Parts: sequence; C-alpha cells; structure tokens
Amino acid sequence: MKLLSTWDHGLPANDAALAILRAGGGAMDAVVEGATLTERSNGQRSVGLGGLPDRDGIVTLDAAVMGDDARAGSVACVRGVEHPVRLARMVMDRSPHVMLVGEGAQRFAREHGIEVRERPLDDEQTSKWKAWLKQGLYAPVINVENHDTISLIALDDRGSMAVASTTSGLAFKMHGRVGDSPVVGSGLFVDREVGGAVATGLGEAVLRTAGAAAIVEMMRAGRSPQEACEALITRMIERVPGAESYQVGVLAMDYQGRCGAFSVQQGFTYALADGSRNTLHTAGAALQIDGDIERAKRVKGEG
Ligand code: SD4
Repeated sequence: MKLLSTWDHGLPANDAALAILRAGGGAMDAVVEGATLTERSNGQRSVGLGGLPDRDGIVTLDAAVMGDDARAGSVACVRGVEHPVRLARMVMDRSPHVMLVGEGAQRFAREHGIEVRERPLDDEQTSKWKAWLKQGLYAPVINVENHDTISLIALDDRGSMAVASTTSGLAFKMHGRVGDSPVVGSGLFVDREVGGAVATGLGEAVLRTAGAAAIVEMMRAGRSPQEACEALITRMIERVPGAESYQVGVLAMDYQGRCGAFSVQQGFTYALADGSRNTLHTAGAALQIDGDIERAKRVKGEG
C-alpha cells in the first residue's frame, strides 16, 4: 500500500486513509476518508466550509474522485455541503454523470440525504475577507499561507489506484470561479495502465496545462513519475506566464509504487506513506528562489 498527499495536512489525511487500507478497504475508500478528515479539520482555510470565501463573501467548494476503472465523480461551486468529496463520490456511484455544479449539486445532495446548510462566516473568515475587500486586489499569493487543498493518491494491496481532491479554491475568487481540483484530467487523473497524478496550487495554471492528465501521459510514454512531474512543471512555467508569482505542486505515482513530486516555487510539502511509515517531505522546485527564473531556464535546458 502506498499513499501520497499534498501539504502538511497530508500526514493526518494519510493516517486516516491508511487505517482504511489496513482494515482491508480499497484505494477509493482510502482517498475519500483522507480528504474527509481534512474537510472536517478546523483551521483549514482552503478546504471545507471553514475555507476562505469568494469575493462576495460566499464559501464555494470543489471536489472530485477518480478510480482506475475510469469512473469519476465531481462537484463544483457547491455551497453548504460539509463533505463535498463524499458528494463527489455519490455523483460517481449514484448518478449517470461525472460532474454536477452549484444548485444542481446541492439538490442531488439533498435527494441523497446529505445535509445542505450554509454557515455564517466565522470571525477569521470575516476579518480576512473584510481586510481583502479594502483593496480588492486579485493577486494569488504563493504557498501554504493560502494554498492547502488536499489531493491524494492511494495504491491498495490489491493493486488498485484512486485519486481525490477537495478545496474551497482560491481565496476571494470571483463568484462562480472553478479551479482545477474538480476537473478530471487537470487536478486529478488516474489510468490503470500507468498510474495517477494530482495537483495543488493556482488552478488556472493547472487547467491551462491539463496538469494531471499530462503527467499520466508522460508516464505512459516512459518517463518516471518524478521525471513526469518535473516535465509538467517545466512546461507550465513555459506556457503560463508569471510563474515567479504563482505556486503549483504536483504528485504522481505508478503501479510499482514509484512516486514523483515537484513544484513551481519552493515550499511545497507532501506526505508519503507506505505500510510502515508516514513522513513529510518537501518537493523540489523549478524556481529556487522566488522570482528566480534562471533555475527555471536551466530546468528547461536553456541555461
Ligand atoms: C484551485 N487548485 O481552486 C485549487 C487551489 C489549491 O492549494 O490547490 N490550493 O485553484
């Protein structure tokens, strides 16, 4: 068994997922459980209903799951649902569709016994939003201060792989904005002949490069998970301008349990667990210091 999860909160998420795997559960059950734990945790400001709101002061959530049987479920721009990752799984299991958004996703939740109840913003959400409103500038800051979406990859002992992602998206986004996390092929992807990949960070950059699917396809073409992660980030820096001021981190795994991790900026942490250990690591980064595109050029082979 093997698990990879984004950021520091990947450690407790991995533990929750490991408990499922040790009890004989499958990879899909494991990633959903890990993501659910993070959604429930207090103090997460970009996952779950405690996440930072959009610029209208409304918390909207995105989540998705995918298994290596090519089944997937996703919800986007959903309000008042405590565990959007469970709702995403329900879309996969109980609807003929892959993706439901907004009101339709809420209605589907109610119809399947999931409570939909919007919470007033708490003091911290309110004060951060009010502080932001003073300037109203949209300038995504990098790293863990405001990027802590949880994305997970699990490989179970039966050899099945699953991926999941859940987020409140970018703080102070435009109302209705959806990032990469619920988009199959961008924020997450898995293919039973190759392996899986997930992303975190500025969703627009991941969407514009079809991040997770691109990594999986590079692995299919013979790159290792690490090489594929580095190649995707390199391509992103090349294609999506402004890399010195955005952060994206990616993780990948193949069926031999080989793992990859890489990011645009320094500071992307991830948790890696196998049957015996669950440890935190910092991924290599294309830009070694903020704004240093020299290293990026070297990664691209131009330096
Ligand atoms: C988004 N990718 O909505 C998410 C945000 C994120 O860590 O991953 N933050 O763009």
